[in-house]
Amino acid sequence: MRVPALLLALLTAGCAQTAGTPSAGTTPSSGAASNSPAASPNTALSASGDFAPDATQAIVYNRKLVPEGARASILVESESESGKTRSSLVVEGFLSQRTYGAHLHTMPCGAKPDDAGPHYQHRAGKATAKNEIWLDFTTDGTGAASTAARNPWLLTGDSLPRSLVIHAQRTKTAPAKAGMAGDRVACLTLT
Ligand SMILES: [Cu+2]
Repeated sequence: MRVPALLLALLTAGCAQTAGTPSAGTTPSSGAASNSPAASPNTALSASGDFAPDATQAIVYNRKLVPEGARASILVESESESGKTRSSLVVEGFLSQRTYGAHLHTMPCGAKPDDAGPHYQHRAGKATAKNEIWLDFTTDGTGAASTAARNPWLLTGDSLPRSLVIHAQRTKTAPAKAGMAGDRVACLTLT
């Protein structure tokens, strides 16, 4: 259970930067927006899972790049007070010292890599780290990594990201290839 502990540490660090954010007590396993107090319009999505052979929430498409034992935890929080969305990702058990691309996508994970649909975008159009949620990570010598993204807009209830897709390569930013990151190697459905 090292990943949740790591994630909690990460989240605690994140909360320290935002005085008064009532997000303590949110845990990766406790589900979706219902974590938020009824009075708060904040939105939270999370997921935590092992990329095991029989998993349905965490699906692997390339076992060479996502070995058995790999796992990931993600938390995405929109804070109406700041108008920002913060996303944190912690992984372990991946190949060591390797960069993977990672983005939030529009559909839940499925048996086929493309089931997760295109990238989630704030406004339809540009494939940029500002308009989408990118969480590329580079693993350490043990195959672990943590990363975070901050976007200057809020998630809206009628259009939420549904999955985290992990790709084989770092996300490209050159105009003709912006947002591309190679094959989809794993997917984690958000709740
Ligand atoms: Cu992607």
